[in-house]
Amino acid sequence: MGMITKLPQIVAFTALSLTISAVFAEDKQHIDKSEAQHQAAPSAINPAEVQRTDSKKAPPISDAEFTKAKQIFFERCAGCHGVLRKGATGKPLTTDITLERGTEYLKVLINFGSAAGMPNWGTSGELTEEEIDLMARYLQHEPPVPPEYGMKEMKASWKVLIPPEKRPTKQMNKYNLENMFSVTLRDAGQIALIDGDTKEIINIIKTGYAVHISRYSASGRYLFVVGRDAKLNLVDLWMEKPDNVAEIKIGLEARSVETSKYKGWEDKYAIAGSYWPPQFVVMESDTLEPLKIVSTRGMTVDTQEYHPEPRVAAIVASHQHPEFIVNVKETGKILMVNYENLQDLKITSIDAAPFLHDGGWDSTKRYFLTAANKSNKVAVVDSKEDKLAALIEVGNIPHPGRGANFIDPEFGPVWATSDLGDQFITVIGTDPEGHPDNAWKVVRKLSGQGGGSLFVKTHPNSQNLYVDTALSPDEKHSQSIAVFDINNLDKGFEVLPIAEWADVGEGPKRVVQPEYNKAGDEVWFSVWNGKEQKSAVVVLDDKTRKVKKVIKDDRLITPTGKFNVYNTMHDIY
Ligand code: DHE
Repeated sequence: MGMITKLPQIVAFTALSLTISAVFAEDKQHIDKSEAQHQAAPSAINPAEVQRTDSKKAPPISDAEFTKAKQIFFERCAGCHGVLRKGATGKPLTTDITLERGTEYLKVLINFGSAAGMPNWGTSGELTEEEIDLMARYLQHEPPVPPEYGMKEMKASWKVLIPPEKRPTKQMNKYNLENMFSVTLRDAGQIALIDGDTKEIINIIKTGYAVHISRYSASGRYLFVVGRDAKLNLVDLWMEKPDNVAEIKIGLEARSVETSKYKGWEDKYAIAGSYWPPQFVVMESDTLEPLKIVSTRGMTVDTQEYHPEPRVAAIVASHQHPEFIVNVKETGKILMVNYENLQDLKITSIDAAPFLHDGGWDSTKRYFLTAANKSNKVAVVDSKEDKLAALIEVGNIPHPGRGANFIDPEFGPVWATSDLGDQFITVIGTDPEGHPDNAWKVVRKLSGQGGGSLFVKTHPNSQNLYVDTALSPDEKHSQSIAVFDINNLDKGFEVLPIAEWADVGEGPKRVVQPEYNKAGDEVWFSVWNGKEQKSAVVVLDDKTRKVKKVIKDDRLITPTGKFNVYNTMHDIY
């Protein structure tokens, strides 16, 4: 079944050979494009809510054309360039730039794309000649601004379906809740709750549009699910059949949610961050009542210029203080939001680097390591001292998910991330006490299957390190997983053809996001197919690396993220 691939696995980080860069250079352009397409998922903002703004100097555009262009922009461009076009993964497209470039230049760029990762919208056949001409003119008009979304709108959307006093006072079902998984059914706007012991689907629950992540309350009783449309659902796992008990829409577009975990504050507050408007909101954990909204607009850490749209990326709950740690993408700031007193709110703002995305804890849960993806850096926050511990140069577009912690036989406790933009897995020393010479240094670079990686994963009870390549342009890579033996990293990786094992028929079948069960002896992978095609979740025996179960069900539409209750609530990864 699995075949061992012989590659020069370990490349000392000081000696990344030019040969390797050259071999992968050709692939890089494809990878940059798949990365851009990954970012360019449709915005959840309804273009009809965004009013037209005119620029006299721009080429004429009719109302009907403006409406169409607005739609195309939100569906294809806003993810990378930002709603206000100030730039993020994609270059800024503000009118000072677009008016200077002019229609013809913009048409060529949109048609052919660029080596920097702009997709070739014309030559790929995705946009017609007329649409390209339209977009080139549209971009020279001021960007239309979506509406703000404050307490009034949040309260109007807020529904407590079952109030806390009417909920169970003890667990009413027989499930082993700690080994339950919430599985994102991306294009269905649902999650599947799957029993980790029996692998049976417990319930399919309706959530927001293109649902993104799940997190659990500190006690593990409540599940929080956020959709790209900023709808947040609260599920009570104690019910006979776990289901929604409250919901709220916290903005127009969002990606992150977390709950308070500090001793004495368990299950007290929830927090959700939005892409639009750029802000976060702290809520009561058991009802989702919105309590405090904080804008993230402000100055960037590098040029110290005002950014009108700094989106909220990953949020984690501190174990050292009653604080939430909030990544602000475009300004490159990490906010330590102290929730002890929401009236006189204290926020420590730590300068890191743009564009902050995802990240996770080291094994001691003192240090938060997070990717500043377009700066090719990992920022390390010391959550005990509330300060930046290090800013580490890593590979091209690091994308750790929450990362992977393990004991490196040579370098001691480490945390690893893979990259979207190259084939490397960067291993960073995380033990300033026991291994001070290695702390916050890149101790190894492993060479994986290729670029396009989204997630790495291991577990304290496992000796395996799994690396997906879900966004690789090469199907051989996107449909399989590389697995390293942590005790023998020099040996290279084994390739596990997970999609083939799932046997789901036609389709892209991207293998994405490894996730362990509670015991750490099974690892689950999504085989993410098209909406109309068959998908699956493949469960491996972690020791033997052999299939234990393929979970197939017509209701498993586009499964992506999987969140085991115990591992997620205890930040074990
Ligand atoms: Fe994600 C985490 C944003 C596309 C699957 N994703 C995150 C987080 C952010 C984010 C900010 C961290 C949340 C946290 O920890 O609080 N994701 C974005 C995007 O902006 C982006 C690039 C484009 C978009 O328009 O949404 C994007 N993400 C995707 C996908 O296409 C993925 C692969 C499939 C899907 O379900 O949409 C995807 N993102 C995930 C998953 C996590 C995630 C599975 C959680 C990983 C974990 O282990 O914690």
